[in-house]
Amino acid sequence: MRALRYPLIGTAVLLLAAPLPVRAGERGVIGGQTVKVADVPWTVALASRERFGPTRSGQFCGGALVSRSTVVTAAHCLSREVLGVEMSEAKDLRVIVGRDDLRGGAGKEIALKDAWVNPAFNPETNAGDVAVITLAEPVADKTPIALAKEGDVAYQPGTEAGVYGWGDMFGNGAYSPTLRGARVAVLEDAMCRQAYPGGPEGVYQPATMLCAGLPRGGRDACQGDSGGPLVARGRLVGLVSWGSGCAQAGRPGVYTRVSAVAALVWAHSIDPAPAAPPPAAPPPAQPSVAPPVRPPAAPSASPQVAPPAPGSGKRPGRRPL
Ligand code: 4AZ
Repeated sequence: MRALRYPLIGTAVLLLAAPLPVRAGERGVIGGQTVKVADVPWTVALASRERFGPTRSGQFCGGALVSRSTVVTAAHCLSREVLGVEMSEAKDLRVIVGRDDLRGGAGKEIALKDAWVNPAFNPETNAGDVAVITLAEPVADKTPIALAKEGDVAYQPGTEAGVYGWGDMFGNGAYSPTLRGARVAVLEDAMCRQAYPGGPEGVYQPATMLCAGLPRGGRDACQGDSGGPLVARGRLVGLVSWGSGCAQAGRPGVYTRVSAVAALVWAHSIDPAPAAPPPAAPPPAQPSVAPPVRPPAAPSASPQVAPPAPGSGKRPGRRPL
């Protein structure tokens, strides 16, 4: 992960429902598809043309708009390791909203009024990988996304989630000029505990991290997607943080667990935390914990269940990611 963070080498991307079957273990294949930013308007790009060059608007990380003036991203995105200089010296840092294609000028580039980088971020374990950006001007017409809270059902393993960004599409440094997304599943903590018990990339800590991907690989965030949103049941559940490579079987993506950092986010936001929504309708009568992968013999219509494994021949209808 550390090597992957060098700005000009790697950025991550996102993956959506694969247009073609993706074979397990195939390196550098990350299943994804184009997504319209209008459909995921809280997805933003972090950019610095000075640091990362002008093609692709200087994009180097992602983020999520959580209120009119507040963007959350990964702490490591604003580190000297990624920027090449201290954040205070990166004078042209911008948040880009409403731009599908980074080669164009649609949407808006907004300067930063302030940025709080979690001082407790640990670059050895990757724990605490969150930062809060205050925009120089509020965004009026974009819909912020709600942060998931502790105990949110969206964290149940098997829940389908979408990850979005402009990062590496194949694990080879081919950053996407256009916004992409991939449908993944929230995975059991045990999968990431096993994959990342303590090594050079980081250490999986379930209290503050979230494991997501497909057990067989094939869809994942990658370099350049860091800081970007992982969304389940309409809530922001994770921020792209780290992993070993991209989309490899048995090496899921690791995300900052948003529910664990939500209080920190609002403590560093100039906007108040939104009022709690009215109580939800009672849950449908179905097992509260869906299996991470749908057993082939028991297809279910539940939107919480991960899509069928590639190549299984069963493909859900296309839904917005
Ligand atoms: C990175 O270096 C990175 N596959 C982001 C996400 C993942 C790996 C690396 C997850 O920014």
